[in-house]
Amino acid sequence: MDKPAIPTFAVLGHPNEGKSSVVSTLTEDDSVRISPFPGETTVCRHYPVTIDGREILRFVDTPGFQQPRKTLEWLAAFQGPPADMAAAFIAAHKDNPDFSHETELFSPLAKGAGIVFVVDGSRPLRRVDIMEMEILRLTGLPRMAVINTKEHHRAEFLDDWKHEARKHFNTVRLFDAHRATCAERIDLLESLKHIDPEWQPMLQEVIAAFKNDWQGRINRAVTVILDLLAGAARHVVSDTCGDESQAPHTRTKLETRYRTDIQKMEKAALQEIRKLFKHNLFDVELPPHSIVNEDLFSKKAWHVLGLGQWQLAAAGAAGGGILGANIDLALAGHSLGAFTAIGGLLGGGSAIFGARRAFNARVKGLPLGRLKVEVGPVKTDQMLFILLDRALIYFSHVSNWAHSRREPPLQAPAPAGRQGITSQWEAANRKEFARFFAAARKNDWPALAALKPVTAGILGRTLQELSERKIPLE
Ligand SMILES: Nc1nc2c(ncn2[C@@H]2O[C@H](COP(=O)(O)OP(=O)(O)O)[C@@H](O)[C@H]2O)c(=O)[nH]1
Ligand SMILES: [Mg+2]
Repeated sequence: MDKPAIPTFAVLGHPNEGKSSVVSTLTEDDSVRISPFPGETTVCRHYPVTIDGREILRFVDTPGFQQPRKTLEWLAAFQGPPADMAAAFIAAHKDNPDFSHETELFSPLAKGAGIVFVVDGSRPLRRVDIMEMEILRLTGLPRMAVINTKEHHRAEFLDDWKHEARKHFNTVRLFDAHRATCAERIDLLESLKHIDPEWQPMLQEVIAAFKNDWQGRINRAVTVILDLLAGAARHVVSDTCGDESQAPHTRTKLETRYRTDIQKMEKAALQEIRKLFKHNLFDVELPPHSIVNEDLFSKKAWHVLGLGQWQLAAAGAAGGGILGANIDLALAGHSLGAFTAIGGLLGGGSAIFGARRAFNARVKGLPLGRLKVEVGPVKTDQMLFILLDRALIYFSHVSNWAHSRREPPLQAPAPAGRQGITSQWEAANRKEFARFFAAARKNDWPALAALKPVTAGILGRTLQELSERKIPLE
């Protein structure tokens, strides 16, 4: 029997134990069908793991056993060379519909695949499980048992499983298919290395490629976030109007456009981060109470995220009275009393917290008496730190979200107090970002280029830490 050119593992087990979930999580493929109804898989399906378009590892999802007792009897009585056992079993049963699942699940084994046996560690061990483990032991193929712990397992069941599985498998691992982090996935792959010495060098390469790929995603996420921040910092919208009386209306329109633009920029950046982590089909939903679900310009987002006044001041934020009425009106020979009146009117009761007072509004005279109204760039760092915090929370969620997990997170009470990460950073880090924001606001490209490595370093370390958290931020 020749081994496949690419390390290949058949994922076997009783229906509904979590085989498809393990495959989905390990291959980061959210198109793998996961179902609460047992027996949906009747034919093998191949799930390649590709990095940079190259297939480096392959899992085969299989149907569960149908006839474990009879299969075990047949295998126990088999007299030929062990390497031929799987092929001989298929040849002997291929026309018998009662064994259609077994002939199907033996086919990757006949072609030299290793075995990953998945059991549901949250239920008690039964006789039929022992039979299935014995079947796999008799094949003599390299094999590992994965005890899918699910979230609510019972310790006494797990002990029974571990004890029994050790008798039949070279390696036994606990793995929570729906909650595994990247580090736990890599751990499982490390274990696969030990079940078959022949694949050890190739799996070593696979693991190195995985780690490298993960680092690449973090680096790309850093760029996406920095680009979002720089883009938002320098953003300006403008329009013209006929005369002074129309200026307040134009300005209000522009402020709405400004906010919509920033919201769109944020959304695009978050979607890009989601794609980096290969969540293609299912929108990773954050818990309902997550601050990222709140409107970017809501009072709540501004209250819960971002920095306190003193932190902003210490970071050297532009504009002294950060949330004060410091609308900067660069007048070009026009009196703009109307502006002040409108500003005062909306300022107090506006639901759009902070926002109105947070960016510059300018009016310039144009030839023929027309006026140019300009809104932006943002005057305070608050909005930018809020964008940064929201991106960090979102990143923490998608980088930790197992691909087999399709249901939204449970409703939980909203955590109290400030949830932002940047407010817990060292002041020196915030200062670097404040410098970066100031450079972006002024379109000072040389300063931006000089600050990028520092801010990218801070952000990269933060993302690394977040991606290693078992429980994501909300
Ligand atoms: N909560 C939880 N449910 C799981 C886990 N693994 C599988 N399930 C659920 O168990 C059922 C069967 O899972 P699936 O992966 O399709 O099992 P398969 O039939 O062995 O391929 C589905 O409803 C899954 O959502 C897990 O780790 N945690
Ligand atoms: Mg399945």
